[in-house]
Amino acid sequence: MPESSVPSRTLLLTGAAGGIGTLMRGLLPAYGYTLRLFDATPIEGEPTAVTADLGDKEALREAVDGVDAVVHLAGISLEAPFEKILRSNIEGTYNLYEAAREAGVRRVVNASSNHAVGFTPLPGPGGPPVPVGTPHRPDSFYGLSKAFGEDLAQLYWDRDGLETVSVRIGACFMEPTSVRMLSVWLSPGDAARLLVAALSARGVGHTVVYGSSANTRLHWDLSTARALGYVPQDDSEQYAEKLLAEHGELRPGDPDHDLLGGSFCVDPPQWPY
Ligand code: 15L
Repeated sequence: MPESSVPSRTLLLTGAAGGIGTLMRGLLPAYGYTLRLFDATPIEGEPTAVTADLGDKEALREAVDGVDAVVHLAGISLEAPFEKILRSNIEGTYNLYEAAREAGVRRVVNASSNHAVGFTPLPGPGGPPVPVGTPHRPDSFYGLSKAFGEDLAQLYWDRDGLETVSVRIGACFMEPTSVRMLSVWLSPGDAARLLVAALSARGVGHTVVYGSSANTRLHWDLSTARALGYVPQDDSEQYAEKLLAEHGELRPGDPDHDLLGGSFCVDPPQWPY
C-alpha cells in the first residue's frame, strides 16, 4: 500500500452550505486548512464559493483543480425518491471521484452514514460493538447511496490509488436531541478532529470508520477511527439525564433500541424539497 503524501492543506469542501459543512467551515481553518467551498446553494458572505451541483462536471473539474484533498459532504442527507438519490448521491459522488482522479487528487474524506448498515441488529448490553466490517445493510435509498459511496471509494483505491476515508457519520449536531443520539452523537469539535485525522493519517488506502464522539452508550467500534489518530474529546452522557427524563429509556421492540439505523428502518425522515 503506497504511503500518502504530507498532510493536506488546501481542501475542497463540498456541501459547504449544509449542516455539517457550515460547522466545518467554522472549525477547520483553525487547523491550518484553506477551504475551497462548493455547494448547490449560494453561501452568504462567501463570494468565492462555487455554486454548482454535483451534476455539473465542468464545475467539479475546476473545483478540484489544485486541491490537496476533498472533504465530500454534499448530497441528500435524508430519505428521498430513488431518482433524486440516484442523481445527487450516486451519480454526483461518481462525478466527484472522476474529477478528483483526473486531477490527481490524492485523498477524499467521504461522508458515509450509519444508515449504510442501518438494519444491523444492535448488540445487547455487554455485547461486542458493531465492527466496520459488518455487511452493508442499508435502511433506506439514502443508506443505499452511502453503501454505494463506500464501494465506489474502494474501487478508486484499488484501481486508481486514490485514497479515501469513508466516515459513517452518526448524528452531528450541537447537542443530541433524542435518546438514540446518546449513542450516535458526533460533536462538532470531534467531527473536526476526526476529519483532520482522516486527512493527515498516512497510508489509509480505503479505510471505513464510524463517526461519533466517545459516547458512554456507544454501540459501534471506534478503533479504526482511533487508528487514524482520532482522539475524541466529547461524550453525550452529559445530556442523558435531561433526554431520559423527557423521553424515557429505549425498550426492546423500538427500532431505536433494536437496530443501528433506528427509526430510519421503519420511517426514514424525508429530505425537505
Ligand atoms: C444521517 O445520516 C442524517 O444525515 C442525519 O440527519 C441524522 O439523522 C443521522 O443520520 C442519524 O442517524 O441520526
